[in-house]
Amino acid sequence: MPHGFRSDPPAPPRRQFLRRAGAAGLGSLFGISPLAALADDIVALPFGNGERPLVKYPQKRALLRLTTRPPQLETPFAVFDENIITPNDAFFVRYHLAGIPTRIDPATYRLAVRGSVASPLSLGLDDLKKNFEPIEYVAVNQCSGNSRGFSEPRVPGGQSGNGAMGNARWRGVPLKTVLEKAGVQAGAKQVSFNGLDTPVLPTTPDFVKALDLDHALDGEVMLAYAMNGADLPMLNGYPLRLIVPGHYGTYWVKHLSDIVVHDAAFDGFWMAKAYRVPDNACACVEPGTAPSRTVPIGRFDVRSFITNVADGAHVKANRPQIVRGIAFDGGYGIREVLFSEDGGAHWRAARLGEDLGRYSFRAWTIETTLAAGPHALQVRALNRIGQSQPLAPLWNPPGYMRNVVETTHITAA
Ligand SMILES: Nc1nc2c(c(=O)[nH]1)N[C@H]1C(S)=C(S)[C@@H](COP(=O)(O)O)O[C@H]1N2
Ligand SMILES: [Mo]
Repeated sequence: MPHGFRSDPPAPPRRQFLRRAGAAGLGSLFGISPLAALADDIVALPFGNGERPLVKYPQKRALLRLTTRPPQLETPFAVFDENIITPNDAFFVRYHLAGIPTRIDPATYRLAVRGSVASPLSLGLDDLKKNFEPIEYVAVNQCSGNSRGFSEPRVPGGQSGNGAMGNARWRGVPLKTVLEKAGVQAGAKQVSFNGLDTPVLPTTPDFVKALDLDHALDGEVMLAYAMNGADLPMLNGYPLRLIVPGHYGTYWVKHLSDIVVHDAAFDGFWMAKAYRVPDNACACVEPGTAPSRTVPIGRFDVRSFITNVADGAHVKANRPQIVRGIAFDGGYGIREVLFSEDGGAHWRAARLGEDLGRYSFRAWTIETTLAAGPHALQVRALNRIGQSQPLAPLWNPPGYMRNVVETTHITAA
């Protein structure tokens, strides 16, 4: 049985390189936030200003901290090699507003459903758990700006590595059932979603997102109260969040408290001004230029990653080894994963792992025997409607939707 790269003793991959932060990490220990956290180590992401402290927050293991107020935490990439399902304590965290809830009483928590409905609802957590038929599926949550730190030219916004994504089994109630119970009125166009987090400054727009009515009624969009068999962690939206499978995390509103049915398109800041991409097939423009027209961001594009060998690694030459990783797309399902060890000159099909559903990460493995010398490993996935990944990076001003075929340079000896 060929062994995996992980069992080799290579030079520490740059991405996972750790050093003691020393006294610098202690500042956050005495932070004023109720989510005060402890920093121990530094991870260096492979781009400019990529140093991130590894910090422990409540219900979380140590994660890469991008910002403190609000907390933005990225999953260490090695987690994706260990589990096809991302554990709750390793799942990334993204917020926009500093006023995040740190304690919510499940007994008094209510979800309001109002607007253009026949009968407005006020639902408790127990109502949702006991009086509605649950659904469950595995789905990837990925931030629009996942991998933004690799954008060239650089763009403003959180400089994420590849860890602003995660794959979990979600359980909850179809949004459709709840909307049908409220009775959506004729002429309704969109449904908006608000959570319990609040802006600190009156000038900051509240984080409210919207879906078209037919999307909201597709039977898959979920009001989720459980993640991987447990309550949602507070930082991932306890006690209830929206799941919009196949679509970027911006729509997955956390601490959901208010659902409003609208007769017109909802035009709040986070729909009309933010989270928009160029209105063309590649969602891209010439680097450094601005698009003339934009649309709200939608489904994930196709992505794939090698998870068990990092850029800069040293591996054994002339013996069979396993390379493995993950692939996913916007919900059509992965059809094929192709692997190259010569920088894209030749491609071979990898073996796909268990199918956990078309919204899930799909594991893949391939065996390779490398001659001594440098090698450029690449992986490229194809989904069931023929979408794939570009060989050169696409660019847009907010740095969204990166899905270039990445190259992992390694040395065999
Ligand atoms: N209430 C609330 N929900 C939110 C956000 C937010 O700022 N507030 N951010 C969204 C964005 S942009 C992302 S990428 C996901 C991240 O989900 P996670 O923090 O559970 O990983 O939450 C979404 N839901
Ligand atoms: Mo996001």
